[in-house]
Amino acid sequence: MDEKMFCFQCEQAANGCACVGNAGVCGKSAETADAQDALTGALIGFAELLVELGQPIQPPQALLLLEGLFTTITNVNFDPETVRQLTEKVWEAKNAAFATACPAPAPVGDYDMKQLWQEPDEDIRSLKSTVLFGLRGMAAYTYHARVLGYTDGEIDTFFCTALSTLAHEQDKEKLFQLVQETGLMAYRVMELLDKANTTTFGDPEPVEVPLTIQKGPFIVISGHDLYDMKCLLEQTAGKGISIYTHSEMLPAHGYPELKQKYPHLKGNFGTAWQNQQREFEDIPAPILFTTNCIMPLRPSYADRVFTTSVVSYPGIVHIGESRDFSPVIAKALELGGYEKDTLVPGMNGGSTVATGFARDAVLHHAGEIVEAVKAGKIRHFFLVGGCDGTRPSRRYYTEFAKLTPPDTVLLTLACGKFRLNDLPLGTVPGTGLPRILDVGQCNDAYSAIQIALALADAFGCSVNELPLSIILCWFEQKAVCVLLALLALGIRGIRLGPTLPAFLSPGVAAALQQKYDLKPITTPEADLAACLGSHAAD
Ligand code: FSO
Ligand code: SF4
Repeated sequence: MDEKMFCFQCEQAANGCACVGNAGVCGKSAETADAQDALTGALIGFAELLVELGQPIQPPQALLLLEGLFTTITNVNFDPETVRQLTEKVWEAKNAAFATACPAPAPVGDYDMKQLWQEPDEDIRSLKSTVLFGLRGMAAYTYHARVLGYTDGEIDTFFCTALSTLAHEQDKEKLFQLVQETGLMAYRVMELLDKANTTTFGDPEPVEVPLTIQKGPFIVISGHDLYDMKCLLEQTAGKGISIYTHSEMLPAHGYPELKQKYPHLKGNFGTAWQNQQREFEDIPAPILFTTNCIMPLRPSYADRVFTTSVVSYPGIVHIGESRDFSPVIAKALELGGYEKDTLVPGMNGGSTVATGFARDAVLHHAGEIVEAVKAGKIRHFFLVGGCDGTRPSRRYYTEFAKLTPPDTVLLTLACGKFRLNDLPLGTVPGTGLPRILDVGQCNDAYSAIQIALALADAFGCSVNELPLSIILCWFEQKAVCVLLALLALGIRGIRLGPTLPAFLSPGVAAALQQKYDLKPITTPEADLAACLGSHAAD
C-alpha cells in the first residue's frame, strides 16, 4: 500500500471503501491523517507500557488517552500541528512512566498503524478497527463525564487493556470477544455520562425550542459538551447576548439547571452538522464548536468560528482549558446579530422543535404509556435516530417517519433527529403523548435503553419482545460505540443505514448478522411493513 493516507472510520469513506488520496471526503488532509495515525500509535504504545507496569492508571494518564482518542474522531481536529503536539505529550507521559518504574520494564515503542491498516487477514483488520473506532467514541463520552468530575477507574483501565490488545492479539475469537467487551464498557461509559449530566444539570424536562433567532447579538454553540455550555452561559449572563444551540447541543434546553437558570438560552440555530456550511453563510454571530462535527470552513464565516477542548482547525482561535470565552463574547457584540427576528427553519420547514424526553420524563408517564398500549392506542414504538450526514439516501429516515401510522411513537436521538423532529406529527390519538419524543444526544442512547428496559419490565417481556423497532443512522465513531453497546446488551434486529461500515469485513458483518440479526435498511415502505408485521399479533 503506497497511498498517502488510509482512513475508513466513517460512513463517508470514499467509494464506500476508504479515503486514500491527498485528503479524505471530510476534508482531512493526508498530513493530518498521518499525524492522527502517529498519535494513535503512540497511544497504543503508551497503553502497552501502562499494562506492563501493572499499576493503576493515574488520572492525568487517563485524560491523555481520552484526549488522544477523541482528537482522532471524524470532524474533530483538522490541525496536524495540534495533533503532533498531543503526540509529544503522550511521549513525555510515557517517558515519565518508564522513568519511575522499578524494576525498569522492557522499552515499548510506538505501534505502527500500518500494521493494522495493512493487516492481511481482513477479519482481524475489521475486528481490531471496530474496537479502535468504538474506543474513540467511548473516549469522547468519557471525556464529557470527566470534565464534569465523573470518573470510573474500571473504564480507564479498559482503555489501556483494549488498546494494548490491539497491538498483539491475532486470535479472531478473542478479538470478537473484545468487540463485545467494548460494547459492554461503552454502555457503562454512557451510564456514567448520563449520571454526570443529570446530577449536574437535573433530569431533562420536555421543552418546545424556537428556531427563530431574535434580533440582537447572539452566539451559536455546537457539539456535545454541556460543561462548555454551562461556562458560556455563565459568562454571557446579563450581557445582552442570546445563546442558541446547534446540532447535538439542542438537548441542552431540556436540562433545568441550564434552561431555567439562564433565560438567555433562547433557542436553536439550524439543523444537523452537514448543513453548517450553508446555514452559517454570512451569519452575524460567532459559532463555538465544543466537539464534532466541524466541517472545513468557508470564507464567509471562517472569521467568526471558535474552537475549544479537543476541537481544532488551522488558523482558528482556540479557547484552551481556561474556558475563557471573552473573544467569542467580543465577536458577538461586534457582529451584533440580525436586525430583526429571523427564522432558520427545520429540515421540513418547521419553526419549533421539542426535546427533553429523556428517561425520567418518559418514564414519568410509564403507566399511561402501558395503558395506552394495552388499550390498543399505541401499536408500536420506533427508535429512529443516530447521526446525520450528506448522503441523499438519508432521506429514508424522513420518509420512514412520515409513513409511520398515528398509533405509533417515534423515539429519536442524536443529530439524525433533524431529519424528522420538525414534522407536524402531533400526538397519539386518544392520548396526550407526542408522537415524536427526542431523548437527547447520541450518548443518550443510554436513556433510550432505560426506557426500553422499563417498558419490557412493565410488560413482563424482554426488550427484543417489545413492539419496538430500532432503525439507526450512523456516521462516525460515537455511533460505533453506541451500536456496540446495543449489540452487547443482546438487542437484536437493529436496522442500520444508510450503508454498513466499510470497516466491517464480509465475514464480520455476517457474524454480526447471525448473532444479532443486524441488517441494512432497505426502503421505508418495506422496512415499516416488516416492523409492523413482525408484531402484527400484539
Ligand atoms: Fe452527530 Fe457529529 Fe452525536 Fe456524531 S453531530 S455525527 S455520532 O458527532 O456525535 O450525532
Ligand atoms: Fe474519510 Fe471519514 Fe476518514 Fe474523513 S474520517 S478521511 S471521510 S473515512
